[in-house]
Amino acid sequence: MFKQLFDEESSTLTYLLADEASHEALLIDPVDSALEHYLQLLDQYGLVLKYSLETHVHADHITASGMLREKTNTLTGIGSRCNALAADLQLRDGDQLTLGNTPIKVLATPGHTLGSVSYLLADRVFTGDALLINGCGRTDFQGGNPGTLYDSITQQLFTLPDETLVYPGHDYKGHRVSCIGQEKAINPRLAGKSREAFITIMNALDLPKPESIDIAVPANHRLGIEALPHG
Ligand SMILES: N[C@@H](CCC(=O)N[C@@H](CS)C(=O)NCC(=O)O)C(=O)O
Ligand SMILES: [Fe+2]
Repeated sequence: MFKQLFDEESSTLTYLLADEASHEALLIDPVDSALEHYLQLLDQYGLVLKYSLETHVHADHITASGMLREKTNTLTGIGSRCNALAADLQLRDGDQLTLGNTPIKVLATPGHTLGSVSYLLADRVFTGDALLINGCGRTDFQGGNPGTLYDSITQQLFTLPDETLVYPGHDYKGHRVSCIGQEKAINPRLAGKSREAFITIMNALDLPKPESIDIAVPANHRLGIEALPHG
């Protein structure tokens, strides 16, 4: 089972996957405001949430992972270099999880943020904001680095088979799915672009900072759960 969900407010794409035989489910990049919807879907399909995974510490919305753990006992996971110590699984490049009998491979894809990871599952890769459809995540905060992002995209993601489906963490233009071959061929930031050219493009973007960054980043280091009051 596979569902792609879209949060209108932050243009975030969330993914619900489930193995029908074992009833194990996985969420990638859940958004706090959709918590009840996720719980309702899990209930409706009789699923047990095994993992709630983050592709990175988000700057533009608050994750539902912490609240999902409180409600379902799910394991939360995030790239170890995100330094979000609240997560149960501190994931590294090459780590493998399973959903039923299907392996999920963790790919370190830093550059949008230092700790960004992608998840490879069967014929598809969940790229977070490393690789977007026809674009890529910005590289100007949270340890982002354009050269590092270029290396992650060209050496990790673009070495996957061309037919691998690309499911990003955001889309601002109505795109929903792509594949590695398409991004190699027509992504305007990458197709035919050298590392130097990519760095020049990224350094010239001059984007306003996300409206929620000062609230979202510290909250997401705690998986969206308020810090416990002292005493
Ligand atoms: N206007 C949005 C900006 C969101 C934003 O900057 N998104 C990041 C991902 S966290 C990005 O990389 N955007 C790429 C782009 O806008 O092309 C907000 O305030 O939240
Ligand atoms: Fe992001």
